[in-house]
Amino acid sequence: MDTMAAESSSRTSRLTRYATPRRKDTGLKQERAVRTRGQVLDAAAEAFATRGFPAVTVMDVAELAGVTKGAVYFHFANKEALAQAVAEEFYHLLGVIGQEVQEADLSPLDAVSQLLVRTALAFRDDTMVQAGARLQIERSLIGADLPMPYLGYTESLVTWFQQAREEGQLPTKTDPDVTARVLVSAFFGAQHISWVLHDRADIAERVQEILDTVVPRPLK
Ligand code: LUB
Repeated sequence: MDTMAAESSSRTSRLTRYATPRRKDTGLKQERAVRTRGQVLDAAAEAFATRGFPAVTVMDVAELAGVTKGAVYFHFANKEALAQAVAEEFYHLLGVIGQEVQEADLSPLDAVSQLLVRTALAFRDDTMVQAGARLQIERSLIGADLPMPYLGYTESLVTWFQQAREEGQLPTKTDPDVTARVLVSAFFGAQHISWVLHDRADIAERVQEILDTVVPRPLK
């Protein structure tokens, strides 16, 4: 048995192989394709995050991923498609953070606080998130439709502020829409300034002071 066949029989399930009689190694090939796509996506994120969309070429992404240009084009039609996929993954990751905060069963105002702090840490630590945010800043330079930014995030905050008000944890004069908009604007500005001035090292503190300033808390 050659190495390919040995690899194939050990890693490809019987079910997959019998289900696809004409392509004995389809399962393995798919597994490898998924892995390659992930490597290319991570490389694209790294390139876009550090150099920005206009400066990056498909060849740069291929080199960074350690694959051929052909392998990149097998998964993505062009640089625009890479940017779209990175942006989609960015919103997927923001969604995961939102979901985890939702499931933590916090009071609405603590949920807002957790969402902002965790998003800030993702900006600091996660290249995919940094890339997604940078691509959104550069959206007018990208010849493809990226998801509309800020609206979904703002809407989640509105929902939590409404709930906080209904539960008597916010003054009735506090407008949930206004508070959400002010918070998103301040947060977005702070993460950008923290990036430019301090390579995001102070982002957690900057976001905490925004929360303390913008979100009214009952006196304890
Ligand atoms: C989030 C960014 C950056 C929301 O579109 C979006 O939802 C977001 C786009 O650059 O962070 C927080 C401002």
